[in-house]
Amino acid sequence: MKAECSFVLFWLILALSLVPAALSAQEEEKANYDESKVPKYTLPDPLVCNDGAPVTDKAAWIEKRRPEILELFTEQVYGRAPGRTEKVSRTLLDSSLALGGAALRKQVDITLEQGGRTLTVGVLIYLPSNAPGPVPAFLGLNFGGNQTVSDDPGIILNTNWMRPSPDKGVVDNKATEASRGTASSRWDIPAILASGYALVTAYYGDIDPDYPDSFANGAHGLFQSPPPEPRPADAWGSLAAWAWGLSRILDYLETDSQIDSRHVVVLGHSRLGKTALWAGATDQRFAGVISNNSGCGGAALSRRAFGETVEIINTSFPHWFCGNFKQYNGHEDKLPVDQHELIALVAPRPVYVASATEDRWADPHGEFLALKAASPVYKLLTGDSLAAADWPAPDSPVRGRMAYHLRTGGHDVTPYDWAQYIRWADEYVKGK
Ligand code: GTR
Repeated sequence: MKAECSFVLFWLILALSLVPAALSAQEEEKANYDESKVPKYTLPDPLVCNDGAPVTDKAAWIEKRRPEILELFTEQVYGRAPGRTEKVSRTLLDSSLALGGAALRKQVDITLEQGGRTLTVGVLIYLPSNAPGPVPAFLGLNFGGNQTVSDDPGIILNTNWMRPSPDKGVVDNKATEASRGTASSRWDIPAILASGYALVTAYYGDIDPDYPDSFANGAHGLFQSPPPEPRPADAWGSLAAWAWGLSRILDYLETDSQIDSRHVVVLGHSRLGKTALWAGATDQRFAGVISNNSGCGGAALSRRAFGETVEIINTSFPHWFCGNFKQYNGHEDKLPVDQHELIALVAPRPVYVASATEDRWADPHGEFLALKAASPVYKLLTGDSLAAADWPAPDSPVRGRMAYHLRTGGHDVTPYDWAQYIRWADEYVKGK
């Protein structure tokens, strides 16, 4: 009987995990890729308060307008995350020379405890082995377990549930040895270390497994088990959970004397780029934010409805956003915010938005336009604005506190992207 139950449960979970992929392939065909069919829209003005008062100085932004925008995104888009857990413990599992002596590799388990329940996030850190003191860091979640970011055999193999990915060594929703290094092209660890940064990463599924499960497991279940019925319309979704996890990793980094925790750049690709932006918005300890191909619900303007739309994303991934966000399916014009205001929440800290020419699903032009529409907030707070009026040609990075590039190629993170990020971090984050 027990075996039968787990058999049924296995197929149910497998079916659920396949639903989003199947739906999004179908939905992708329905998406608009014609610039002339983008609806006419007016963006909410980040520098006008809810009561209509204009924001004309820094104090009004910091004290009034910023909290208003943050609350609108919390209530209507990503949902309300809790603070720290009652207890936390950290266990250093490994501290060894790695990568031919270029790196010190550390692996730390962060165990978060709430109401007697626990959740463990396995963190992998590579530091330059010759670092004379604390180093700035890039912190980003990964899609397939820490063992995918490098073929370093010393990385602990993740044993948690994974989305199906047979070509990346995932069998029956578990990573195998064959998964080692399968995402290494996305993490230019040699360049990161050679430039004097640490790389800090963790598997996003350690924080919340990426399938709709009525919010019973992961960080949601840690705080409320069983989940409340009905669930409040502003309760946190998975993107908010992953962002919350990034803050808990930063809590740990603040205790690690080898990391300069005041210079940690949070970054992410795709759904994890959406996550990085929300983490940077909600946690101002992050010194800078990089959004790599984050698209709908990330850096792209929702009102353009180009490529993936609010309705498509809410249908394919019902667990990513809060319940309230569903009411904007097909009604992007009714949203009280748009994604340029998410970028504005990062101000005055440096922000980098990167797109790719073939990544039309993520609306590269809409990502640029959102960055540009956030520029008045940066101008007010820092005097700097985006140094491009028009969408730049491919492979012509726009440098500055507000940075942008459109890489030639597809939905990915490449050494070209990393070269730009490192150069930008050297100039705008490191040591500032
Ligand atoms: C797609 C989704 C995008 C993006 C992407 C990813 O299926 O529609 O919003 O998040 O997944 O994370 O790779």
